[in-house]
Amino acid sequence: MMLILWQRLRPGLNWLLGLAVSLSFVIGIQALPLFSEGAIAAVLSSSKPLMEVSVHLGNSTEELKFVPEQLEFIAGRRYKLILDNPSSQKHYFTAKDFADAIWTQKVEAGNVEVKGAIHELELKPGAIAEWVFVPLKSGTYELHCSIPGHSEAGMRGVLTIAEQQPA
Ligand SMILES: [Cu+2]
Repeated sequence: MMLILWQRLRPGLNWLLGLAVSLSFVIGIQALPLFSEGAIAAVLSSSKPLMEVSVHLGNSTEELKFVPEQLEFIAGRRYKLILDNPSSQKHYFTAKDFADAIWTQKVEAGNVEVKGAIHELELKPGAIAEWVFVPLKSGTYELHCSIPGHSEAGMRGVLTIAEQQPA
């Protein structure tokens, strides 16, 4: 009796199991809040002000360092990072893992606006660039200048993304 019942129910159970698996798959995809368009849209429409942060690549006395050497961001806020190079040689702002942990809205330099993922910026002497982004993934990320010898001479930094604060 139980066997017959089981045989009749089994196709339905298999179908339900399949449905559950595909549902969890869909929910699993949508449960990635960090990089979802909805989360980005929420930040862009938020009334919270754009936070401006400045970093200098080198200085006028040709020291090989970032000023400041440490920058802190909060996940979910929108930032404008203003980079400039006050020295007489070119420098790089190279932060690949950091770039993977943020959503870049744009990079502006001169009259050019660049959209899409950015991993490294090269600034010639006197150059200024503005990087507008939303930090998404908390963590501690390294920064360096990728010109040979600069990182070894001290041109390194630490970029921190703190957890999103409760609304
Ligand atoms: Cu450099």
